[in-house]
Amino acid sequence: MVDVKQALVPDIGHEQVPVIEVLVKPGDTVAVDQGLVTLESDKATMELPAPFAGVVKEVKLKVGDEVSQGSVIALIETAADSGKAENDGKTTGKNAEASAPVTSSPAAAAAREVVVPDIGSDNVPVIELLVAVGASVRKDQGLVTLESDKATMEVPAPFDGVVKELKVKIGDTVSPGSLLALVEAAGEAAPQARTAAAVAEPAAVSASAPAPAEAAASKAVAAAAPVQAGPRPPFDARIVMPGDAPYASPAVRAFARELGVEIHQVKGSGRGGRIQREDVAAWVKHALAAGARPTEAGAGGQGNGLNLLPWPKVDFAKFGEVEEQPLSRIKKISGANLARNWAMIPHVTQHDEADITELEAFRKQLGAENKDLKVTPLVFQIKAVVAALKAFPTFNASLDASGEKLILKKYFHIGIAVDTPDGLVVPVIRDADQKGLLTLAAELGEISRKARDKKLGAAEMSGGCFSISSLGGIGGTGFTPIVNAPEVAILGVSKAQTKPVWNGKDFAPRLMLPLSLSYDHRVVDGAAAARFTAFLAAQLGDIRRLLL
Ligand code: CAO
Repeated sequence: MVDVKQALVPDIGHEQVPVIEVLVKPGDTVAVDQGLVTLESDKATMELPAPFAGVVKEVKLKVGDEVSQGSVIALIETAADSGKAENDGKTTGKNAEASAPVTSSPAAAAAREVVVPDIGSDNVPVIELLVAVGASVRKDQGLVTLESDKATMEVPAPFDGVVKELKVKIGDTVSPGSLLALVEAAGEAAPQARTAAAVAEPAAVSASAPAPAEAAASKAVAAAAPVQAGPRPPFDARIVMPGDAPYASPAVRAFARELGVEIHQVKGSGRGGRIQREDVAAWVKHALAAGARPTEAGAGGQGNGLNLLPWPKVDFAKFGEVEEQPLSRIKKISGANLARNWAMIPHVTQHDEADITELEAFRKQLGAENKDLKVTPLVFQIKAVVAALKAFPTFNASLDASGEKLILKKYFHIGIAVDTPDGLVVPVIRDADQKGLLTLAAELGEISRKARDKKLGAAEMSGGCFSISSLGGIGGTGFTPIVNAPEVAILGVSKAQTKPVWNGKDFAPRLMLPLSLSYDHRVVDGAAAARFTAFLAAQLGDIRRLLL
């Protein structure tokens, strides 16, 4: 007998955590504990495992969705009694609490033992000590950081107190129940019970996860419980990391991966030597200036083979008055990306023009009927690009890290270059193929606003398949946009102008839109680019085609 059950998001300790990866698709057979989706908060990356074995009937989440406890991940068809069987023998955080042995500590009269809660894995390495002996800690302050292959997590202090003894060092591996530290509870005089750190987090750790996902909850809750939402308190001591275990948050590691930077190469400037986003960006900047070779991952497997001269050092003040202006953070980061993409992708730009005379008449009519919306030519361009990506799937692709495979995408997420006072950002409109012109117009307005107000989250700028950079509101007759790696092409749009166009009998005034398609010539041939651009022009020239 089969049964379709919902796999739900367990208590992950946060609200609205973005999905950064969907690991299964309908039809996949999954084993218990196999990852279904990956979430990434600003504190941790975590996989949510399947609570029961079965066949995925429907995946309810997509990349970019934000989830909280109870969100449905997927529908899984399973043997009717398998969920019960899988749950047997699994401990929830609550169970872990109940089963944690209670002993008094001979080592310190008024100190309590703090042990690793149920983190869902054994032998997890300690990668950072966040406190030193003698440090005063507050409840929920991180004591150590653990990093499994599934998540990086901090184990918090279960109560206020003073660290009497640290029982682990960097590089030790720990399992649920391992003794981490002796902490003398604030204002406590008598010896107390052994305490699992998880116990201090009843809301996050107790079996409050929805019943159908209980088995998943037991694993993911445990992993998520130690992740703290609040700001990390100041360090009481500087902890120096050994060279082979640099500490960087999952978000920074993801950023480094995106740029093809081997995290071990980066020197951290944060407290305790932790690597920050700025350190990664600075490493790339330095590497590019020095002609160093980023790792294979970012090079599409080709290696850059660059041997550039160092950046010229000039004392400009020798030649006249100067003023120094620091680059914004966005400019530094986008600059490093642009420099790499420009240097490493063999770019070619294909130019064309679309006759948008009829489109413009329709756009104006649509604008008049929807006065609360700004319907610009860009929404039509998004629709036309989606149609072109469907017709030419190679453009909706990325080279994999080895540079030997093309990953063809079946989704249509379109990045839009937005000019902000601090520099260029590229938010992504997801599933543009499933949205109408008015929805796209509303979403475009929203992301432009968020970009300019600096309110865009990382998830809103990831997962793009193809980018559009429109300078049409400003001017110009054409330009050569830089491909936004690992995408393989980008459409630049300049200002539409009324021009005399020969129609076979006469020159007629037509509104012509300049299109500039830059592409990665390793993936796209010139003929394909010319066809793609001509197809785009045809779509824009006859908007009835956008309905097809
Ligand atoms: N031709 C003629 N007019 C155009 C046009 C085009 N191709 N594209 C837009 N326009 C018009 C719009 O209709 C609008 O007219 P009204 O003010 O009369 O309504 C005006 O130009 C301004 O449009 P907009 O720029 O506000 O809106 P948009 O949807 O075209 O673009 C956005 C939105 C966010 C993409 C844009 O504001 C922006 O930031 N562009 C810059 C992107 C950039 O910097 N790219 C360079 C990357 S490489 O460094």
